[in-house]
Amino acid sequence: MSPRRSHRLWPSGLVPVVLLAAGCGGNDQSTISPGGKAARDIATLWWVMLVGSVVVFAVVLVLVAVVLLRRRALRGAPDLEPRGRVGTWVPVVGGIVVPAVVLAGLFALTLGTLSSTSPASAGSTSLTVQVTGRQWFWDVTYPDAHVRTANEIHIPVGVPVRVEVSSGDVIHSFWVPELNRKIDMIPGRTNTVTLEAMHRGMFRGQCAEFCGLQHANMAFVVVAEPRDEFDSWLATQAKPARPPPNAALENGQQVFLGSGCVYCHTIAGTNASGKIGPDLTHLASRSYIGAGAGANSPGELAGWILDPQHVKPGNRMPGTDLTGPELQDLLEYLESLR
Ligand code: HEC
Ligand SMILES: [Cu+2]
Repeated sequence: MSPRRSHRLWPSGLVPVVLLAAGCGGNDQSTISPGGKAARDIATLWWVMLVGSVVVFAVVLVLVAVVLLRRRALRGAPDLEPRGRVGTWVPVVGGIVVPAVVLAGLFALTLGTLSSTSPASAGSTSLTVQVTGRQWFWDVTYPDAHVRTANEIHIPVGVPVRVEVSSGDVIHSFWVPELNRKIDMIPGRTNTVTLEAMHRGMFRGQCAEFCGLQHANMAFVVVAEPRDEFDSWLATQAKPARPPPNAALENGQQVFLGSGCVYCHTIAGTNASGKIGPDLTHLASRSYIGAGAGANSPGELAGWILDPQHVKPGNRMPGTDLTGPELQDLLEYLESLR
C-alpha cells in the first residue's frame, strides 16, 4: 500500500468511530451518564469490566508478541531453552490464578451492584407508584394520594420510590436507563423496582420488551424534582379538573362529553370515567402525548385527535370527525386541563 493511499483511508476509517462517539453524547437514555444511585453502580461495574478487559487483552497481546519474537530469534538455533519450570508456572499463573482472582473480584462487585439495584422492601420507602403497561402507553397511579395519570412519573430527588409494575395485556418492560435496571411487566404479576434520582432532571424511559406494532412509541419520562415541587405537583394531580370558567371552554367540555371520548378516557370531576385510554384530568400538565409519539403542543394535539392512527398507526384510539369549530373548542378545553 502506498503512503498516499493509506493517508486517504484515515478519514473514512474514522467515520464509524465518530458516529459511535456521537451516540454517546446527550443525556437521552445513556446508561453511562447515571442520574440515580443504582444506575451509578451499574455504570461503575461496566467501566471496571471495560478497563479490566482492555488491560487483560493488552497483556495477552504483549505475551503473544514476546513469544513470536523469541521464536523468530531462536529459529535454527539448537534448542537450549530450559523449558521445564517456565512451562509449568506460566499456565498455572496465567490460566488459573489470574482468572480466579479476576473472576472473584468481578463476582464480589456484581453482588454489590445486584443488591444496590434490587427493590427496597415494602416498608422501607415512603412513596409507592404503580405503573401498568398497556399497548402502548403507561397507566400511572399514586395509590396513597389517589392520583391517576399517564406516561409521566414525578419523583422527589433523593427519595427512594417503590415502583410496582404490572401489565394489562402483553409483557412489557419498564426501563429508565439513567436511574436503574429494567424490570419486566408481566400480566397477573407485580414486580418492583426502586427509582432514586440523585439530582433534578427529566429521565426518559422506554418499553424494553417487544410488545407489538407500536413498541417503539412506548416511552415515558421520569421527572425528578425537589420535594416541595413534587408535593405541589402531587397535590394538583389529586384535584379533579376545574369546572370550565367560560363559555368557550364549556363548549369544549360538551364536545368531549358528547362524543366517544368518554368511553375510554377519564376526566375527574366530569362524567367521563373510561379506563381504556390514559387519564386526561391533567393532560395539559404533561410534556408529551401518545407515550412520546408527539409533543403536547396545540398543533400536535389537534393532529392526534383528528387522526391518531396517522401519528401512531395501530394504537387503540380511533379517529374523529369533529367539525373545525368543535375541534377548536375541544382543544382549548383540553389545554385548560392543567
Ligand atoms: C376506543 C377508545 C378511545 C376513544 C373513543 C378515544 N380515545 Fe383517546 N386514547 C385512547 C388510547 C388507548 C390512547 C393511548 C394511545 C397510545 O398512546 O398508544 C389515547 C390517547 C389519547 C390522548 C393522548 C394522551 C396522552 O397523555 O398521551 C388524548 C389527548 C386523547 N386520547 C384524547 C381523546 C379525545 C379528545 C377523544 C374523543 C374525541 C378520544 N381520545 C377518544 C383511547 C381512546
Ligand atoms: Cu414494548
